[in-house]
Amino acid sequence: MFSFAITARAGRARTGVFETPHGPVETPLFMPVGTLGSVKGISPQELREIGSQIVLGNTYHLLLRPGPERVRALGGLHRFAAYDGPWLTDSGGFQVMSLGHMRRISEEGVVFQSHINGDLIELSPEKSVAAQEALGADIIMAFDECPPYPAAPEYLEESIERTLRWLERCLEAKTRPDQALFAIAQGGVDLKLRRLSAQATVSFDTPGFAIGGLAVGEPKEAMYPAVELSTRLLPEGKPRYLMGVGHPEDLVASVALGVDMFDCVYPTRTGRFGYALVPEGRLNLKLTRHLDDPTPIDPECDCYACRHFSRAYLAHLVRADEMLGLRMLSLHNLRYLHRLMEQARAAIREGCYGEFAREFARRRFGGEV
Ligand code: PRF
Ligand code: ZN
Repeated sequence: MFSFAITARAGRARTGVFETPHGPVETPLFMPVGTLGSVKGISPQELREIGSQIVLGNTYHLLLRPGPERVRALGGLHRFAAYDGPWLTDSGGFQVMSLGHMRRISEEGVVFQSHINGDLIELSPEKSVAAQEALGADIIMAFDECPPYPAAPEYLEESIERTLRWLERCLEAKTRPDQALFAIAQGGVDLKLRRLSAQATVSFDTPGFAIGGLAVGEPKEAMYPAVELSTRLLPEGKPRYLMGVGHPEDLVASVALGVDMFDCVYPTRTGRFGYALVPEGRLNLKLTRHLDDPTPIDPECDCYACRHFSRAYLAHLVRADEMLGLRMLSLHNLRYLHRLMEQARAAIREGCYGEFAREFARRRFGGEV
């Protein structure tokens, strides 16, 4: 039910098809984040139009509201949120750390205070899997611990061991055969611990593997060696998912290292802050100089915003805090990342990923917008 077929390679980059119960997805791909069951401001129809293939939901948020059992009763995320393509849910471990007021972490799990109403809530491997089974995503994630950066090696080691024991409990608790559980390797940017975690994690032979614990504030020079080592240790024949990474240059570089999947709030969040992603970098639509510019954000872009609106109009909307402006920038930014991955897949098929990456870097870093 969850086969992964690699169809072409260029160096360590690969392109392939991952089958899910709600249809196939082509890798490498970027997943929009639909934290509460919606990609902020973007309808399922629009997601289809811009080439989204799989949407990510968060167990942490959906556990607080509307509650997994309510979602189950309403047909699971596919029906409840009216997006019948593939879904992936994150397990909650990371969001508890970054959003909740963590109260206690123990062998059993975590106790945290809801950021909505202050309620004390427990989350464990068993509870996370039960919630993810109720939500009904095609891919569910192991309940892990993502330590902050920087973390002491002793703490990292302890958390790696705990994450491995939690993985075992997740697999034990899992009952639905129509969901793929992806294991998550941790280890921060310590290469020795990264190796230890990846090697122990792959022994579980799950249908896919995630690289967790990165993009948490460490310098890029530290992240890349960790990604490089991880992709060497994770099996060739399974999808590799680099969690929480979504800057265009990180996608292009990580695909070259053999990463297949990404997610990040970056394109939608930076859009809501008034920024548009373009091949040269990022346009700040709040700047007055855009107010008289009749050209689109990106003449090469085929999104609705670029086909219909000028920079001048969008800059006006952003300045006035109009919903349409923030929505259109999110839509454009998602389309930009989806197109970047479409181009990456084509370049891998044509055996010229290196040239694609060089051309990307030339435009991105060659000059300022
Ligand atoms: N674990 C989980 N989700 C995540 C991460 C992680 O380490 C990250 C790290 N960047 C993002 N999302 N479960
Ligand atoms: Zn566009």
